[in-house]
Amino acid sequence: MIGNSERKLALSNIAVAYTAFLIGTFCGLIQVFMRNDRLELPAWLDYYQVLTAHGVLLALVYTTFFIYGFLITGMSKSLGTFGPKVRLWSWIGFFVTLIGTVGATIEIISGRASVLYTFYAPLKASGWFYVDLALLIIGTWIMSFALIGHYMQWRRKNPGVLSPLFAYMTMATFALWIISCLGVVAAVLFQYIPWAFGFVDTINVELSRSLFWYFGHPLVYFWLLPAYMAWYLVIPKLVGTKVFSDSLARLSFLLFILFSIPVGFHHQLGEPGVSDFWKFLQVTLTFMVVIPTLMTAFSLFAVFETSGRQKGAKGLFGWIGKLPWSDIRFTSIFIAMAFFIPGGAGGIINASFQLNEFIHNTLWVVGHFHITVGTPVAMTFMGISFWLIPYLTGRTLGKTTKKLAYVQIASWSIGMILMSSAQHVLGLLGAPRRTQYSHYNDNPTVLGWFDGFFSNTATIAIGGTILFFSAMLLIVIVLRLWFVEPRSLENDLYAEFPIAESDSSATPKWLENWWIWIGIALALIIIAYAIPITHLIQDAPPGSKGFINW
Ligand code: HEM
Ligand SMILES: [Cu+2]
Repeated sequence: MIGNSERKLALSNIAVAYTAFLIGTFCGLIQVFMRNDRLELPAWLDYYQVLTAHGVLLALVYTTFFIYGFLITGMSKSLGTFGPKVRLWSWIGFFVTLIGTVGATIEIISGRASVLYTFYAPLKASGWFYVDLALLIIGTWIMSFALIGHYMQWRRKNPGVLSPLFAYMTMATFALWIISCLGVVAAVLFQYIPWAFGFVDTINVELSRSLFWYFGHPLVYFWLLPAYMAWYLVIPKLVGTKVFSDSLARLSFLLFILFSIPVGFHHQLGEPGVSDFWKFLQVTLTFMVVIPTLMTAFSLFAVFETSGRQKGAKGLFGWIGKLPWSDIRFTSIFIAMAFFIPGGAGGIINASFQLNEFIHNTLWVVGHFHITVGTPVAMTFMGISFWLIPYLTGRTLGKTTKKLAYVQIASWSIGMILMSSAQHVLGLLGAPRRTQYSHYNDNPTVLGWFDGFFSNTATIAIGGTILFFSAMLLIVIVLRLWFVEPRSLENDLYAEFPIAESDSSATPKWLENWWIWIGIALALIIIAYAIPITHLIQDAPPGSKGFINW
């Protein structure tokens, strides 16, 4: 069992995560009914307020707090109990993040910050909203540095030894997070805050968007890497084998750092102010991420097949039947991975220079991120919750809860297939995202988009309702694991932290020389960004004043 303070800290993070999940998914339910013209909000609440809360609470808050809950537990488990300094600073970081989160949520709910989770200028929220965002990020930095300190202490005590894979992957995740946040912190501190408080009149819009996306793309890898940690480390344990290759796992994480930061322009392909050359360069770097992604897929299938064959599977696909389908910890994550196949394919379309023109700002994009962050990441976190919460509360995953968990995972999958397919199809037909009105005053061409089975807002609403049901079921499961289930017994499978063995005897030591890798990452960032950002500053048009259009 891990230290008591870490246990409480991890549980506090998870509690905030699921509170955000509860409110955020309720906002999702409101959205699907409004877009289906079945719901009108009271005067004090509007669609964009709800949508901002949905994006912020799910994509930023749920993910971030869950990730810290998971990583804090794993770091304590794999490197030992935290010392007093690490403990103190990780609590301080938690509270700073929490203050930022609560503050930002209050600004959104009170209608002073309906700027959506990307907070694009020249939409202008209250100055405190940006202060809260800065606190949120700085709080995560404090928690990260506390854990980095814990890691450095371990390395000092174990000179010349490679760190355990969990700790290594955590450090890679933090390297990516800290480097990528630099962009958004710069934009918030030097552009948004002075502008929103009225110290300056105008803002350089294109620069603020570029700094946002410098952060916004690696943000998705900040969500994905902890999910991949479960795929690389937890899954092999659950299927009864070892990590396929320790060096391949480490190398793939390094490549994710290199190829996920210098690529933000692929979100800005339609924007003036950045020349084609730089967009093209960053699109090329974007596609390099295929390499570590396929490395990951390869190791996973290798693990599945090895374990199946060890259990006596025959033929090309016989191993599929030998996977532990009756273990919800495995099945949930397996389904999450399966969603990532169409999710990743859609991502290739989005990042393509020409195809992006076609789907940009349509409902297709909404369909896309619900089958990337909304399912592969979120469902992996659900799957982790099924054992992490029992591990932390000392309870067990009982029979009834296990059944509920199967229903929860199944309903999330069905709801997501309905909602996301309809969003993809409607997006291809031309339906825009981020709008309360779907039907353009009943324009006949537009109405034609909406009369298919999948191209229908009703399908989205039905899918969204099933998803909301599933989300509430998950809250029930979390509460049961926290307060209701019986105490776990000795050697209880569902109350352990499953980490597979990883043989690092042949792993080259230079994979853990962070200076080399952070150096290469910074070099790539400078190549991809230094000149275009300089242009955006030197050749800036007159800035924009703020707009509050809600
Ligand atoms: C009950 C489950 C959910 C439902 C019903 C739902 C529904 C929706 C809908 C309809 C939109 C599009 C609104 C528009 O463009 O006008 C949307 C946007 C979004 N959703 Fe969800 N969603 C759910 C869960 C999630 C989860 C779990 C995540 C992430 C972890 C997520 C992240 C997002 C993000 C980032 C946006 C974009 C917000 C923006 O455009 O500013 N959603 N959701
Ligand atoms: Cu991206």
